Amino acid sequence: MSFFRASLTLASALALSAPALARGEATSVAAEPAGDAAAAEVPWWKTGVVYQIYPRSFADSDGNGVGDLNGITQHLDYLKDLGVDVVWLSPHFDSPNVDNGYDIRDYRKVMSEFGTMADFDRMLAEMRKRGIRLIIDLVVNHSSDQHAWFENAKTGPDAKYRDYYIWRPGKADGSPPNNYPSFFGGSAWSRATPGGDYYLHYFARQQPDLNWDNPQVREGVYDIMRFWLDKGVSGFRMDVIPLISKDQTFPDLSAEQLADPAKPYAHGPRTHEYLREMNDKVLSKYDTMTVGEAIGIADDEDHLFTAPERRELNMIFHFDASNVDRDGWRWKPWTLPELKADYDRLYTALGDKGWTATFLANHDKPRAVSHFGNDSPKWRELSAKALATMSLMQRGTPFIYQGDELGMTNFPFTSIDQFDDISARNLWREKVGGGQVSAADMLATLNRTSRDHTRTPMQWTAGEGAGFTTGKPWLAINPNHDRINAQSQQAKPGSVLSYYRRLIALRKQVPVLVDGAYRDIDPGHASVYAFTRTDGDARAVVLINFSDQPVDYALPDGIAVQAPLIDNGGGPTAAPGARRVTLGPWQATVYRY
Ligand code: TEU
Repeated sequence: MSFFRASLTLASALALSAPALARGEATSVAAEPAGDAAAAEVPWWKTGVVYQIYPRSFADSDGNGVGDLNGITQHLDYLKDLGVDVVWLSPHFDSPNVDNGYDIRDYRKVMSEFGTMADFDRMLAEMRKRGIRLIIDLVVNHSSDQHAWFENAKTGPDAKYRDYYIWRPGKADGSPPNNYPSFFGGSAWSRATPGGDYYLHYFARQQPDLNWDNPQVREGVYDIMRFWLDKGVSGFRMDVIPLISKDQTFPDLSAEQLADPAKPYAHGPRTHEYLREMNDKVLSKYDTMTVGEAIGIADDEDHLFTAPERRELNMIFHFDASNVDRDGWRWKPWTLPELKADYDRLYTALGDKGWTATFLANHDKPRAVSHFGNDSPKWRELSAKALATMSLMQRGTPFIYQGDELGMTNFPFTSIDQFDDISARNLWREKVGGGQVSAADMLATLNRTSRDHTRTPMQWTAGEGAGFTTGKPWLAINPNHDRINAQSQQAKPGSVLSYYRRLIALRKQVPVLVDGAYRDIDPGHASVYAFTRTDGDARAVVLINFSDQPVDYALPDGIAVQAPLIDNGGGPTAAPGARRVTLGPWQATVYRY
């Protein structure tokens, strides 16, 4: 395979029509020069770069303080300029918003705050015009308790839809059927009526778990999927998908299991049977991309979901690296070798054939630069670029969370009243309310960990409302939008945004950066992350200084660098032939070698 194999740009390659998409005609990205068989083998969901939009916080077109679909449509040229190929849209469905759309009331209706189905159709058509595909969030482990199925099911044991959810009688003393905890605090069992049976909810009590063992539930889900695929969406990000199958005997969890309930919850007996069925009946009939949110799944279980011959999903998100600073709900200090070990375990498990999704943040995480970089004014831009280099040069489909391409930072919370997220508010009630943790301690923790950091509105301009809204934003805008915003970065060559653009373009020009093998060449180094991407003679080495001190670095394995492919400006690059390089603070460089 030649080093510059082909320019793999989806956008320029195809003007996609909905029927063509639905027929699955565009299974791979066109390659130049034509006839390069190797390039044609790489499917669009591997070469593409994905951008996650959290619609509530992206752009508000009508001044009600809540982002909406028309706001997204207005900013598609921004995404196109960035080089985005695929948008993952967090839930846009009708919802009472107990968990910001992850509690769905009607899977075929657009959330009224976000607009109408006509707005959705126009947004999709405008995306397609620009060669951008859309994947949507499939949240089907649970529905909202206001979904018509649950409204009916809760009326009693003989209700038509009773068996769409999971009901068990309480114990003799009236307590819940077993000791399952909810991820959002308290028991995973609640009663719909006093003295009645309990229903299961792994998340909030307003998010009852669907009963996937009921074939009608599965057919119902498949119909929802077809409904959106027939409109022309290109696939799904599947919320907590390993959790769909339950051990219906509901054994109590051991103390060890209770420390990390995602693990037992993610190992129900029939998950893979259901995913295969979903693939056979729905996904295989369309040209799709699927990414599972695989909480509770170990690296060496990845292939069970993603090995092509198993016909389940294309890739899953793993969370070990992003949870490197977590001990349950608590924050803990972390080291670079620990972070690298998390990636190394994953890539070792994936081997040459496996595929994953790479990401720095999502709507459940802190801001990338505050989480893994240094968000002080001095190092924010460089460290944001260094992190981008890490994520976009790793092996997998990169997912960029909205605003990270600007180096947006965590929000400086000073009071619990400023939080919107149900998980933060419940945690506060449980731990601070219960007298176990001081308010100051919990506030310090949430300032590191809260999901609301990534949910504050997108910072488009320095003006009032940050160009996000002309009204009162639903969640406070970070006061630093006067310094950190898209407008000021658009035309500035040294901006974080410009660097993201260059990285994305580079990834499209240099195929080994997409599907070359990954190897960490110096796992123990305390401040340098050095890894190679190789495919035969095509070789690149990525060097990132994760500290605010310069490092004189001797390359291992006899590597001598050639010309740099990209550099984040953290210091001078080394001359061709060098076996030692000086890495400035937070410098990141990709060399051929
Ligand atoms: O997330 C699943 C999940 O496990 C996280 O919410 C996790 O509990 C959290 O990151 C810990 O801080 C998915 C969605 O991404 C999330 O937004 C939803 O709240 C959740 O499922 C329920 O649908």
